[in-house]
Amino acid sequence: MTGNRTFTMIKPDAVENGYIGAILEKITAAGFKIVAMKYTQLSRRDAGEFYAIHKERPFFGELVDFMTRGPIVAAILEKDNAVDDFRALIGATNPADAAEGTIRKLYAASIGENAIHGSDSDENAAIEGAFHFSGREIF
Ligand code: RTP
Ligand code: MG
Repeated sequence: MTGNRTFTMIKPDAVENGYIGAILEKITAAGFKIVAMKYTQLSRRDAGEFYAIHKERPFFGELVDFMTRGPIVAAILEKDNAVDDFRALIGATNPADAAEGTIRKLYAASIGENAIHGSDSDENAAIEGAFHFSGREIF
């Protein structure tokens, strides 16, 4: 059992492809309540800090290029068991391996450009939510 909040970003590829509405529909239909949301664009510094855990990986430069190339939708979501249930809803990192019906299976093209982010622990959900939202922006 995990906590009741997670953090997500609809990534630039999914925004470019016009999938914001369809993805939000999947998220709310799965029982997640949106408690904070904004349309924004990450700076290179933001993206580097957000994905600092991957900074030694060979794909880090591409990841920063990708995540900063256009706007994203950032949101905090609430539901029982939020982190695990949301990771199940979005599917595997590589859409080729993602289960049928998952957001990445439906809306992502590749492991690098995979439509959506979901926090991987309660601790990171809290850190990532606080990175993007002030207390006044969370309802
Ligand atoms: P995320 O953090 O975005 O929710 O994705 P994740 O947990 O499923 O995957 P993670 O291992 O944390 O990787 C973060 C993001 O880096 C990009 N990536 N590219 N080219 C590659 O081999 C590769 N591997 C990862 C993806 O955008 C991935 O979501
Ligand atoms: Mg991750």
